Amino acid sequence: MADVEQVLDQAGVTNPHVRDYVRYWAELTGAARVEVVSAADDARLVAEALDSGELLPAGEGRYYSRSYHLDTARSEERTIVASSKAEDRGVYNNWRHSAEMTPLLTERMRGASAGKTMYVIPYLMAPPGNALAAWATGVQLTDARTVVLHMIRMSRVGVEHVENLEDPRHFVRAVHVTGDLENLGQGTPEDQRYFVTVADERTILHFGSSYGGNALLGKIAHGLRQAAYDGWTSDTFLGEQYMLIGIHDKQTGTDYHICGGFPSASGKTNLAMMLAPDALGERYHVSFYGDDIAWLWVDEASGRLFGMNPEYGVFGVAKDTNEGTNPVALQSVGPGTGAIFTNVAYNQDTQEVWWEGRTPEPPADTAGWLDWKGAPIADREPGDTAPWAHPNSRFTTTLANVPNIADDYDAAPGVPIDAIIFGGRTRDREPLIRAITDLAEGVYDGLTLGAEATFAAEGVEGMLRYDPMSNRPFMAYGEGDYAAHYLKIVGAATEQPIFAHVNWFQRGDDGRFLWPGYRDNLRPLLWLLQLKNGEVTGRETPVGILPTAEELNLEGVEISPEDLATVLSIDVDRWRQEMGFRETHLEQFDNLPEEIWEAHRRVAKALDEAAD
Ligand code: GTP
Ligand code: SPV
Ligand code: MN
Repeated sequence: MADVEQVLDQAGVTNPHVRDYVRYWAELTGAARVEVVSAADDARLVAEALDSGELLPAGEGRYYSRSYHLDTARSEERTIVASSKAEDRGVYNNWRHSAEMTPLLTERMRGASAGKTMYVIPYLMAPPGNALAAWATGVQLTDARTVVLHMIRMSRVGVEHVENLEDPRHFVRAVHVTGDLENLGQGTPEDQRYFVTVADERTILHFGSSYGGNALLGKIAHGLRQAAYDGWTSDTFLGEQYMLIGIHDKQTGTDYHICGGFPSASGKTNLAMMLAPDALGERYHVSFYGDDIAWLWVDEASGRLFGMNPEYGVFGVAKDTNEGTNPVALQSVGPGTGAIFTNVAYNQDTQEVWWEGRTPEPPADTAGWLDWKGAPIADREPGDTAPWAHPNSRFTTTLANVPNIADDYDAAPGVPIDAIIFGGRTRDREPLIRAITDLAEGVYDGLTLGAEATFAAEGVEGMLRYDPMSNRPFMAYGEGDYAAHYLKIVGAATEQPIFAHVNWFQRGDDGRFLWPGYRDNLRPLLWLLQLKNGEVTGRETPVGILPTAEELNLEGVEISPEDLATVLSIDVDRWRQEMGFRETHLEQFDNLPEEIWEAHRRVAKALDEAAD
């Protein structure tokens, strides 16, 4: 066993609580060595990973990795929020008692890092100096070097983040042990994996994966589940799966900020990286703050709702990313960015990478190409249409590489929030945008958000499921309590944000998308801000205010009048059917505030009246 004390001394870790924590888990997991890392270690760790074959070169200053073939997405059914209070049980948080889970995880982890290095990653999930920084401090332990490389890109990493804390005990303890991936029975009744957040102890115990949200514990486990729980119990903030963007109007000199939640793999990264369409680029500039997580609180000085992105990087879906859909993403993983691609296709001769939708057709010359599992494409049977890249393959890059990153993305204050949007991936019913000016109706809308299942979570594609606030996989406590907390935090702001529901995914009978999407998504958002400013009035419907075709700036958009009419209209019958589903969905939740039920009944009544 390594001399832990000496390693911690050398790294300058003086916080006695961090030292105790590291010592305890180093002994328990049986790690052969302990190493404390900071962002400055990146180049050395990359070189080591290239030497060991964990990373392969993917062009200048870019890397490629493959995860184990049964370890390619978050596993929601193996993910648990534990605590010592049965009242914390919700419908979606898979609550279990910590007295059951902590010993179980401890036994899984005992001796499981034997022979490996245990990396100690002190991190901060906030811009330094932010009002919520005390909730953002953590120390991840991991026995996987590629996880360290991802954490350095996705969070602020360095010993300074856990030294001189106001309360030296106040940091999240986030333990990641990979386990023997080839013998964990992933997806079988004998599944050995467990991904547990012991929320009231601020301790995260993840065993049995080295991929994404299962293994990078700052991101989803701390940034969403733990943050949501902390925000509730401290009565101070919300931790949400939201993107966050700035829109600058060069004509009036005004800056707006919009955040919003779409379920996993439903377009947050693409929206956050959106460039203004050519026809609007002279007037508007869109800047990137974050693409997956926002923490929201009421700013003491101004009384306004503020938001910030706790992350330091982007872990984005590769599929369909190309020069047309998301040129910003391609630039942010360009040469010299240090980007890491995982589970895309890789050419071992040329070191190129490819994924479905990168180009319309896969490379014609298959020489050197390996699919995401490492099998040569050239050896495939004719007619084998299996994708070259895994549908949940991703790229990892730091925020500073995003060309339209906001100037103040790393600044302590955060930004005032003008609008909160929710977006499902729904092929019918939901119009392009409907604005909601009432807080309770906004929260009600978020709670009834639905999406077709995607590959980011293991599920069946095409099936619609409700995903409250796009937080279903990240719910940390009861949904009724969550709704009440949301109403309280946002309701306390002096200026209320406007809400909206957006949908870029409505399809025609032939399956094609009716709305061009991507960059053109700025247009409905501009309309929303105009509505908030009183510059347009829209058209009242039972489910919110819709833009008229004239109000929407459509300069340069290719859309037929018929398709436009469809995405700007409400199918009342279809909506009335939906209201029944919603009622069943909401009835599951204990303690749902009466304001939410009132909002539901108001919308249902308006729909009934519209049908008469
Ligand atoms: P997570 O990282 O899993 O939380 O996902 P995300 O919400 O950031 O999703 P992302 O932006 O990566 O988009 C997922 C998929 O939706 C990609 O394949 C995109 O190409 C596609 N997509 C995004 N925006 C649009 C759009 O406006 N229209 C259409 N048709 N597809 C879109
Ligand atoms: C998501 O699934 O919503 C993600 C990817 O953002 S992961 O970090 O794997 O959760
Ligand atoms: Mn996400």
